[in-house]
Amino acid sequence: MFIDEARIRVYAGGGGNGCMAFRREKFVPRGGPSGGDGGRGGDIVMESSERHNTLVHFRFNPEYKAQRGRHGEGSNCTGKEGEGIVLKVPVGTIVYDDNTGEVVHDFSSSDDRIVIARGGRGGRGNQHFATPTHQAPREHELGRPGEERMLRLELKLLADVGLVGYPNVGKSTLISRISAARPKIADYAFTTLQPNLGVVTIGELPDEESYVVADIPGLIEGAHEGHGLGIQFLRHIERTRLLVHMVDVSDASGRPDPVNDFEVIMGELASFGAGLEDKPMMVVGAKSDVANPEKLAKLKKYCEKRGYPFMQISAVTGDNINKLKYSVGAVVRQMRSGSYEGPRPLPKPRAKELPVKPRAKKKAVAKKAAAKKPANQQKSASKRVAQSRRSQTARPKAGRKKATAAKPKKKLSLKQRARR
Ligand SMILES: Nc1nc2c(ncn2[C@@H]2O[C@H](COP(=O)(O)OP(=O)(O)OP(=O)(O)O)[C@@H](O)[C@H]2O)c(=O)[nH]1
Ligand SMILES: [Mg+2]
Repeated sequence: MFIDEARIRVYAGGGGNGCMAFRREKFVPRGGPSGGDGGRGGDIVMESSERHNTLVHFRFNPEYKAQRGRHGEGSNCTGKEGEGIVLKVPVGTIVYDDNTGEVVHDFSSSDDRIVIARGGRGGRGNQHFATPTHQAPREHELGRPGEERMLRLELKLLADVGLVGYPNVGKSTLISRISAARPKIADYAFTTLQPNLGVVTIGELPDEESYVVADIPGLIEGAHEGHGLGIQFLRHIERTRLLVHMVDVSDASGRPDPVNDFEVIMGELASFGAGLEDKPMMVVGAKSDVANPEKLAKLKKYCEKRGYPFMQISAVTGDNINKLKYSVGAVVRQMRSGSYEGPRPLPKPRAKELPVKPRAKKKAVAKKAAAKKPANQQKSASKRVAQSRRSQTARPKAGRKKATAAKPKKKLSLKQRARR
């Protein structure tokens, strides 16, 4: 079972109480205070481990209590410290404080160790309260309680490449072709219910390289509103370096337009809000063995226009699978070394940047202003328009120069020019 979220309550051990005792011994009159201190309570420690890959063990044991410190004893004996607990979490776990929502720690590498809840300090025994004027103190302290926290653990898979797309496009088939992962593959939507990881190896020893690919459940239109399996699985590809967007170019999908499929998925990625739509992306036209040539050509053209690298593959016949494996590997290598300069998606043109006819706009504004002004001021408004027109002819813009350049030039007198 793949469990990627768990809530746990941790109680660090309380400190032991300080002791109140007096030394009583033959031939030692007024032995003085001899109460020992209480022991410290045990801490709760969290440690990341490569050997764990789910949070399932937390789901079924949601409470952890460390041992409390023993109380201090007579003859100045300090109590024993409480034993702590070490909780092992998989690499990629993020720990949140469930009450405040703030991140307590992000376990992004293995053998990372932090104290998640501190044990309480032991109380001081009465030996500490003796002074020259107060030689038989009966004061002693109680142990401090240990920290108690409610935590939420979230596991984000650490993969280099994420596979996204509609259900049934062949994501699981592809990961099973390029890695040793064996996810369930079937001819119906939502076969994959939990993310799968696959390690892809390229090259030969000693130059062998590998990267991790994550196959997540398919997305559909409205996934951000909870349609299908929702978009919560997208957090597993939040940290990937590259997305491979698979689009079915065969007629098996039952959807007419592959470009629309692509845009729907991009919309869902954008609605997740982690900038997934701006990640470097490779588009794959899947099921090329049974492709509809029109769909394939349309998607290819769209990708070329928008600057996405495109490749058509067939996971069944193996067409282009090796090429895809190596080109993804090359991008991952460049990204790991920080030298990636490949194509990134082009931003969409914004409405503001669309060309506007400046002159037509000016004219309309002037007309509007003239219509609004009272009759006695209208004359001056129209005068102003005429003036502006004159000044435009006197200082022609670069664009207009071109248009007039074609016409034969006539020499005009100053008077004529002013009238125009
Ligand atoms: N003809 C052909 N069929 C393919 C190809 N790749 C996958 N299929 C078939 O498409 C169907 C769906 O494949 P899956 O790998 O389960 O698809 P998926 O994207 O993982 O689907 P979900 O897990 O539901 O999101 C299976 O019946 C595969 O045999 C391909 O390249 N060519
Ligand atoms: Mg699948």
